[in-house]
Amino acid sequence: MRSALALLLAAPALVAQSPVPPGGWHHVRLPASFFAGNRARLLQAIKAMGPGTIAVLKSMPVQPANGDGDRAYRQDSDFYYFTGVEEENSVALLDGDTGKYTLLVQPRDPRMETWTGPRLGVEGAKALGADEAFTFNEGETGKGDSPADKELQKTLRAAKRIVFMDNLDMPFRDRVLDVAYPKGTTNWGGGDKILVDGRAMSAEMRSIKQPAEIEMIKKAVEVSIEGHLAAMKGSPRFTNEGQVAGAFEGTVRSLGARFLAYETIAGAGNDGCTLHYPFNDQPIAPGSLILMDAGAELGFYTSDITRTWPANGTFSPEQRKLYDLVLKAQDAGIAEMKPGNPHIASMYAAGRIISDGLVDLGILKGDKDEVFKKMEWKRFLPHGVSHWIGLDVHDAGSYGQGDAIYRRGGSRKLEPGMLLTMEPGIYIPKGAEGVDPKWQGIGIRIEDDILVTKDGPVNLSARLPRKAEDVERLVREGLKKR
Ligand SMILES: [Mn+2]
Repeated sequence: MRSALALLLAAPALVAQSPVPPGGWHHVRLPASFFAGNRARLLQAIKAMGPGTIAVLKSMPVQPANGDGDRAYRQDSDFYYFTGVEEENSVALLDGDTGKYTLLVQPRDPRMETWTGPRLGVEGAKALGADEAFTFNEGETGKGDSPADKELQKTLRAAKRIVFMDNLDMPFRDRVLDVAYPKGTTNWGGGDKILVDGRAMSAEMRSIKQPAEIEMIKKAVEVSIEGHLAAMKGSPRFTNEGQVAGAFEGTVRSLGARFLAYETIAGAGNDGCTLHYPFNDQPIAPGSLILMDAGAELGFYTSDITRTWPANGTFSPEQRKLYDLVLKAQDAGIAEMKPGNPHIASMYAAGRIISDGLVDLGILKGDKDEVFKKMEWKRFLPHGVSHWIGLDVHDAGSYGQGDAIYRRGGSRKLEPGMLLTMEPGIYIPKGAEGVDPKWQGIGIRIEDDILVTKDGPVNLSARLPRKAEDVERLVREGLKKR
């Protein structure tokens, strides 16, 4: 007879060993060469537009939280991509004629730095690659008479063409527009400057991930997986959705995530049918499923993962049938994520399986081809099933044109280096008209992060169990620890 230890060693590990170091990945950042490379490509593009072209980028405005408090400051993704600068009240200028890179930053200020820590100042900006750097007055970007204001106004006035990465910082936008379009002039009449939307240019660049970015996203995914494992294993002990979200968020923050990629969605039972459920504060009823859509942001790069599991470690027969259907749809969608396929292929592959499956289960009625073509299944899957991920969780990049059935886009051909989610679901809320009550109150989504390679799709979050039996075993591991 084999010893218990031998059996234990022979059992396949349910979850592969974590690559996350015990201390986590605090303050990981991409190297200066990454930002310099991005600037070089942008410079080449603006140079090609003709003489007198400049690019203007602005940091994310500070977001007030309440009375005298601000939200944690997170840099604008485009600004970060081209500068690596993490500070607020910053402006970057690129001159297409000379190639000069200028940073306009906050002033060094011992009093302010006592509150929020050291600032770059002129020296720090130059250390980050700027040829020249100037400082604003405290809290101002472009409306005063500081050295940085003067440089900004001079540069804007001298330009013929301004490539502007507008991030909806309205006061700053006004300052650019005031120069680009003096009173009474427009892009096509009266003015002597052309304003170009830089966002579309950066979106194209950002849609193909560089190797260093892919490595950072892999790290973010691994940290998120640890958070999901903590929430799943903990759930037999949890009585409230808040504990599920808390297990995830506590874990990822302890492993180096300063930010979440988005607000955690942790809904039990019927709450799982609310697609972006924002409350995470309700009791977990016995026998319910828990749907958690949660991702860490690491080194400014995001991840986006959803798992759905039975709170007590056992799917009911109805939960299991719907879960297996979503999983099958996800696998079919992932299989379509290869170079040359249009983005929409994964949605049609997954949608067809969901549609046919809902007919087989009697939840939708009629001819399968008709049900699919008329998009009747969208009643139970009202969201898109794939989006780009990167610096933003819904990352920059076009999805191409729509077609006769799906008007919102999807013709964009996939290329190696693209990173996207695959996230089908089925949501049957309580009170769903014409649906047998046994199916009601069930919300399921399964979401993974997929890298397109020349050899096909690679599921970066595959380490986190997806198959129903594996999910049950994982949650039951938590039962043992009661
Ligand atoms: Mn997503």
